Amino acid sequence: MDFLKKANDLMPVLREKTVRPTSGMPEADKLMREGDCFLLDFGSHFVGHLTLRLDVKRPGDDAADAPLAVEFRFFENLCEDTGKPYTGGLSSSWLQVANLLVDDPYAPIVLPRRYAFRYVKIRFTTNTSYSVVYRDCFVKAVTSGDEALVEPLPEGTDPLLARIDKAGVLTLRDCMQQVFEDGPKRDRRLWLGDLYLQAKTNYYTFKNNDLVLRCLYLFAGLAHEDGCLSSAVFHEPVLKKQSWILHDYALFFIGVLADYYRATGRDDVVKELWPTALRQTEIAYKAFLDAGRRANTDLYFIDWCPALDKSCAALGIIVSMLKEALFLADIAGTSEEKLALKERIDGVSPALIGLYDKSLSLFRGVSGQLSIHSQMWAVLAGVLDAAEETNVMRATLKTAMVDPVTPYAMHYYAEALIKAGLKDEAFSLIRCHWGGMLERGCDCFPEVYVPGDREASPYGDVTINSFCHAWSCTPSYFIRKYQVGY
Ligand code: RAM
Repeated sequence: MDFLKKANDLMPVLREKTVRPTSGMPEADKLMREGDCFLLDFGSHFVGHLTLRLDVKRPGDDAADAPLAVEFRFFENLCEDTGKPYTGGLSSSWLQVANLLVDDPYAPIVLPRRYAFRYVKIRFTTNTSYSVVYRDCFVKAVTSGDEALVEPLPEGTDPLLARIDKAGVLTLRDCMQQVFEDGPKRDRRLWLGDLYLQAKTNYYTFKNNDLVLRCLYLFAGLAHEDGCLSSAVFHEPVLKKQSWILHDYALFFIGVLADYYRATGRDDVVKELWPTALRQTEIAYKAFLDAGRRANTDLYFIDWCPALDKSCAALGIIVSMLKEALFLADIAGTSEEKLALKERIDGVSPALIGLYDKSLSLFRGVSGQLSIHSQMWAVLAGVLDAAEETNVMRATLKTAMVDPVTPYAMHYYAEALIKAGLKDEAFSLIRCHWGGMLERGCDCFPEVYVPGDREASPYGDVTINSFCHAWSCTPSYFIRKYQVGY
C-alpha cells in the first residue's frame, strides 16, 4: 500500500483571495524616506503572500538612482512587536521579518515567503536621494478550507459564543493549508495531537474530509521502523517524519481514524489503516509493561505545563485510545485482536484506578500531585462509573490544582466535563477561557494562554509563540456539536 502516493493524490487546492489593509495606510502624498515607518492593519488574521506598491518621487523628476531598502515585520498579534532582543530557544528565523533590497522600486514588491499576520510594519531602512509614496498593498490569502461550506450559526446565537466560534473557525481556516498545520507562523508542521482536534472541528465546519485522510496517509506512510508513528510530519521543505516520539500523539492516530469513520462511514479506510492503528496500541502497551506497569512519561506530551506529573494523564490516554481501537476493531479487527485489546485495557485500567484518591474524589499523579490533566484524562478513560466521574469533575472545579497552559489541554478538560454530565460547566469554561483570549484582543486563538500572564511561553520568549494555533480552535466544535447558545 503506497500511503504516500495516496496522500499526494489528495493534495488540496489552495483557495486564494485578495485582501487589502483596513487602516494604517499612509496618505497618498506622504513622502517617505529613511526611518519612516507605517503599520498596516488588515483587520483580521490572514495567511499568504504580500505585495507592496510604491511610487518614487525625486527632485527634478530623476529616476531612482539606488536600490530601496525595506524592512517588513509581520505580527499575528501586536504583543509580538516588543522591539526587545529575542531570548527564546526556538530558531529566531521563525520571527516574521523580511529585509529586502529592491532594485526596481517602481515595480510591485512581491514578498517570496508566505506569512501569517494581521499587522505589517513597513520601514525604510537606508538613505536614498529619493522619497517614496504609498500606492497599494495587498495579501493573496490562502487556505484549503472552503468558507462557503461553513454554516452560519443561527440568528440570535449568544453573542459571546458567536464571537468565540468566529475566532475558532478563523483559526482553523488559516491552519488549513496543504496539510493541517499546527500554526501558519510556526511550526507550519503536521502534528498528530493537533490533527486530532483540528479534524474534530473540521467535521462541524469546513468538512474537508479528504484533508484529514491525506494527513492520516502521511502519518501511516512515514512510520518509524518499528511501526510507531511520528509525533509530526514535515511536509516542507521536504517530506519527512520527525524523530521525536510521543506515545500520546501516536495513539491519537486511532482517535483520528475513529472520528474519520464516524464522520464519513468509510470502512474501507478503517480496514486499510487498521494495522497501523493497532500497532500503536502494542507499542504503548509494551512501554507500559517495560516501565513496571506505569507510563513512561518521557514519551508523553500532555501539555506544556512546567513540572507536570504526567503519569496519570498518560495512563488515561492509553485506556481511552485502547477503547477507540476496540471500536475500530469491530469494523476491521479479528477476534484475536479484539481479545488482545481487551487484555490491554484490563492491564492498564487497574494502574489508573490505583491513582484514584477516593477520599478526595480526585486522581493523583504518582508523585501525589493534583492536576486538571490527571482528572480529565482519567474521566475520558472511563474507568469509574458515571456518578463517580461526576464527583471527580465537580471536585476538580472546586479544588486548586495544576492548570493547563494550552487551549489544547483545556479542550480535554471541557470534553471531560461534558462526559461527566456537566455541560453547563463546560460551556462556562469555554466562555471564560476562550472568551478571555478575545478580551486580550485576539482575532484567532493562540497556542498558549495563561490568564494573568501575557509573557507565558514554552520557548522562553512570547514573540515566538504562535497566535493562530490550530489546537485552540475547538470551541467551534463544542458550540456546533452541542448547539449551545442557539
Ligand atoms: C509545539 C507545537 C505543536 C505541538 C507540539 C507538541 O511545538 O506548538 O502544536 O503539537 O509543540
